[in-house]
Amino acid sequence: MNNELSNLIHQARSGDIRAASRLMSRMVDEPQRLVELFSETDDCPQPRLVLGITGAPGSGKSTLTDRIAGEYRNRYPDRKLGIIAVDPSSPFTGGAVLGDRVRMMRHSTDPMIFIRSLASRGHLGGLALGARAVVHVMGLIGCEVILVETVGVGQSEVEVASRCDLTLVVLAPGQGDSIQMLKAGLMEAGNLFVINKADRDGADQLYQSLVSVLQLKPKNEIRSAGYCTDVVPELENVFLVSAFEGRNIDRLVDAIELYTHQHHEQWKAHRQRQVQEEVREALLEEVRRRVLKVMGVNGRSEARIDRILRGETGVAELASELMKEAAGMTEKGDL
Ligand SMILES: Nc1nc2c(ncn2[C@@H]2O[C@H](COP(=O)(O)OP(=O)(O)OP(=O)(O)O)[C@@H](O)[C@H]2O)c(=O)[nH]1
Ligand SMILES: [Mg+2]
Repeated sequence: MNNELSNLIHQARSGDIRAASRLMSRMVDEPQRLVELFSETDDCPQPRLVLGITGAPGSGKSTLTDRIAGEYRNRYPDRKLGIIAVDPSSPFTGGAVLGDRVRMMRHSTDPMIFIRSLASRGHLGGLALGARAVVHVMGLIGCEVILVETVGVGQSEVEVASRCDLTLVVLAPGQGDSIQMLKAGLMEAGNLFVINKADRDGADQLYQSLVSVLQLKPKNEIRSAGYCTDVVPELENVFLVSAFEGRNIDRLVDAIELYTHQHHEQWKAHRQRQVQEEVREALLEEVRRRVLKVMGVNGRSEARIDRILRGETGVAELASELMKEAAGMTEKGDL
């Protein structure tokens, strides 16, 4: 374990927010080091709920995230809350920004809200792992509910959301063919579905068509990750809200809370399995980064590729060569 990282972890655990912010940056740059975080912090309290919020671009995810955060802050004034935004395009209303994107802050700072954004474009890889690391660091500083907003297009973004304990899929009228988006894979990522912009024309219709699409699907197919296959009879899973007006947000949060209460034990087991999966991913990420490094800038070494094209070597042979070189790299320092 690298000392600097270890120090940052200890400082973050003791509530040093600047250290937490630096730790997050390190983790986003080198997400494979999440494993070091696991090994130093296995006795730390974990967040009670990590809620994914995903859906069509412009459907109101940020506005809704902000409303949900506000509702939680009203209900539990003495509890900390984290917000992670993957590629945010609109600001949140308050909270300490853990990083340099001050744009996310609109009003006064709420000392109990912590916000971090992650860029998905131009990311070297390991976005989902980086997001998990940020969740983990937010847990270290005592956030008990963490909201994770990602846009519902792009495999890695959807993956970030579907790895949360519970995932909300947000749709809105006038956002292209939302039902088509659902069919293209978003449905499987969602546990709860929100039709936002209830104040707009077309919201009721979209709500009705979503209910009928969901009724056609066996219920267990719309649960993510296969870990909550049972249906909660008293829990409806489609909500019509207006994030803009704050309409129905309390009912939505009631449902989120009920769901959390009912699935707490399942989620604990799921998180354990997830840790194993993440260690595996961290290993692959380390290998990938080393190989890319020996291949030159972002793996685009034309000289080597030309050798294959000229028939001087084969893919398998060159891969062996690269792996040998990569294996010789010293830890971290070379990366
Ligand atoms: N009428 C209406 N407008 C809304 C509502 N919620 C959000 N909006 C508006 O919709 C636009 C997009 O809202 P955002 O919250 O930024 O949406 P988003 O899904 O986070 O957008 P991206 O992150 O860019 O995908 C903004 O102009 C919001 O003011 C709502 O309930 N009703
Ligand atoms: Mg947004």
